[in-house]
Amino acid sequence: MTTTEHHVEPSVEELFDDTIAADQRIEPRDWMPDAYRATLIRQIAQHAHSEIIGMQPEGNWILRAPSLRRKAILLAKVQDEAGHGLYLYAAAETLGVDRAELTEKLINGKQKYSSIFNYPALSYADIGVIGWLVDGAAICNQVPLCRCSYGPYARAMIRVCKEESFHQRQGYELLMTMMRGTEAQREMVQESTNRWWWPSLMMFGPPDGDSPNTQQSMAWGIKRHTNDELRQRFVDMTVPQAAALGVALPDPDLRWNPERGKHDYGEPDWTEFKAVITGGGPCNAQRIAHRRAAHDNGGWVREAASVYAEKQAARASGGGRATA
Ligand code: BYC
Repeated sequence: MTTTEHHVEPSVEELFDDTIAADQRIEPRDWMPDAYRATLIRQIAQHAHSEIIGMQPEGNWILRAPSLRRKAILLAKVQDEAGHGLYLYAAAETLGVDRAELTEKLINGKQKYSSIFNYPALSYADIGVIGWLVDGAAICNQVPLCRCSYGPYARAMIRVCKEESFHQRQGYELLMTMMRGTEAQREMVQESTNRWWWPSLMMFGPPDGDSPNTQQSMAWGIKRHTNDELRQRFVDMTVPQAAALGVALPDPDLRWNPERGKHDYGEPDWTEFKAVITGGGPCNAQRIAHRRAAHDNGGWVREAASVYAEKQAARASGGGRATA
């Protein structure tokens, strides 16, 4: 008597679940649940848009940088942000969306970008504080994304994080220089820190109890920590940096809690956060109007590039020889 072994192939759903459980990467051609794909498109697009919109507050200061050295540094940083936007749009495209479609959604207000870029950069100290606090918060949030379950996003984040670390250091170095300067410069740094501290804490998103996406995103290995965990990590990391700079953080409730082994801190104004992410922040309208104008002004470049690409394709297939 012979026995026949039945080998049952795992379903695509099982393969996906096993890959996530084994902490391995999902790649573009792998099957994935529609909701996983949609969550990634939402987050990566929002991240890409943030990098592109994030060029505006700092770009505003390139022509007013106080020296050639500071101008070269700022120019390089803003260019890096354009590059981050491009890696991220490319990562989103591996999920089957088109970059042009994502840009349309941004300028029509259908996709979000980080709340932080709806605040104005009012002084050159802001350039240092954005590097220190905003890039510092970005690093805290993004280092765990290098282990995101979706391969193209995780790989893009490795390079982005290396550059963000450099950005954070340049901001801190600028602030160190200002703090060694005149009394007026020290006051500028303090005033700027006062304005950016709370919005930086809001970058991590709503409190865990009010974050609809965190649980599922963590189960899928897209997010590795909750919003509050990362916010706490940022506070703990930043307090000694503020002390070394000689700057006060504007939170009367901020103190070391020996029992928790972490700092306690005050509650950000979540009403303000909600207003800012729904279009009511100080600079929302200006940021989108500027992005829309840049998009319109660049129309001829896109048109020329696509005509060129069509000609190249026609040439490659032999059809273009007669017309070239
Ligand atoms: N701003 O369920 P939640 C940078 C939205 S760029 C605006 O917790 P999730 C840099 C959220 O989208 C910094 N919206 O969501 C660039 C959701 O609304 P929708 C950008 C926010 O996705 C240049 C709703 O609130 N970094 O670093 O699980 C120069 C509920 O939230 C914000 C990234 O994008 C916010 N702050 O978690 C310098 C990193 N927070 O979409 C620096 C990647 C929440 O359902 N993104 N919302 O309509 C993430 O890690 C996550 O998406 C978040 C939010 C932690 C931001």
